[in-house]
Amino acid sequence: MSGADDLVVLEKDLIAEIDGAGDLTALDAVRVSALGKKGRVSELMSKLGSLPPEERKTFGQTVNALKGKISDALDARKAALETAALDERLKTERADVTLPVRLGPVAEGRIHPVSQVLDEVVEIFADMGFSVAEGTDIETDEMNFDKLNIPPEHPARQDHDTFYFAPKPDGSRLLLRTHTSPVQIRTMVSQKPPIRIIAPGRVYRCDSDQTHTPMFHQVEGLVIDESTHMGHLKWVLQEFCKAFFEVDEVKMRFRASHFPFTEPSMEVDIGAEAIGKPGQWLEILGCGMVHPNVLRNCGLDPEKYQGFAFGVGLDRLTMLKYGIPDLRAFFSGDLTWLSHYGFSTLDVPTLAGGLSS
Ligand code: 2NM
Repeated sequence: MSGADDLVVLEKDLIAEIDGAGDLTALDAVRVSALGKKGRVSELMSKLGSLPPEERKTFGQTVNALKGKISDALDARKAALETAALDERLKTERADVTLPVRLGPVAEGRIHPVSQVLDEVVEIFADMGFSVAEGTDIETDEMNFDKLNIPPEHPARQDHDTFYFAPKPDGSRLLLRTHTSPVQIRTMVSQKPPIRIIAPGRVYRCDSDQTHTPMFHQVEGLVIDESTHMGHLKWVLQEFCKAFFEVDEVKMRFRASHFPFTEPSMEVDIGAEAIGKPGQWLEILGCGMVHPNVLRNCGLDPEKYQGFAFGVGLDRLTMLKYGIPDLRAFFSGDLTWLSHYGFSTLDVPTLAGGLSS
């Protein structure tokens, strides 16, 4: 048989093998046996040297053409086998895209009630044009006390109430902030009025009994402008209480009080009708007009600027709104408790959506 006849037979054989390959593994075996390093087509090329010089060129071209044909046939068969395999899967596998999403861990996790209430409060004040300011839990004596017009002999400064760190060689001491007011101070020092911020976060006091935990949560607010007055303060707090307790009317009582950082200072009670207990008063926040000394300490001219501030304890607010009897359960990490009082991750509070509904 001539070299050319060999090639015709080999081509027929290989095409038959390719067409006969029933799956991708079998097809790959054919590819290796034909085009692999020691494959039948590659082997033909090694014959080249033994041919008379005048036949080499034609033979070489013919083998290359065969290589091309076999390669094309392999590709075509591979595509056909893959399509057939996919068709087979599509016949048996079905996805019903109308089924509800499987939530998995998203459905099991719970948002802590205090986190939920914090988000509610932020939503209410954001709607009134406040921005959220944040600071660090570790603060200096200066930011936590001095700038707030709290004198050195004030009881709140005693080791008894404040978690102090060991003094530095220069005598200064860091502490765990006892309120979020240092955030307001830093804002007044660094920003020009008008200022409208709330500062939510953790605060720490050396205090622990039935109704006090050494770490708790606060939201404080601050508004400073050239003509801000107590009418604005009253309106903001009234709107806040109505929105937070999700009622159309709320009774409020402003009682004269005293804080070093405000003058005048007030404590605010709301009528317990808001939580379905008529006839009682509940103390829920403290507030006042920012003391001129505080403004001065922050580089603001009290002849030009004035404003109000307030502070709310979130933990108590959470207990009142969601009827949670025991404060200490908040920090116990009890999953049974959390699955009862916690919120779904999908219950993101929005005013448009009716806050808690
Ligand atoms: C309260 C009550 C009254 C208050 C004051 C300030 C600042 F920094 F502007 F002086 N921040 N927060 C304040 C005033 C806090 O909490 C019961």
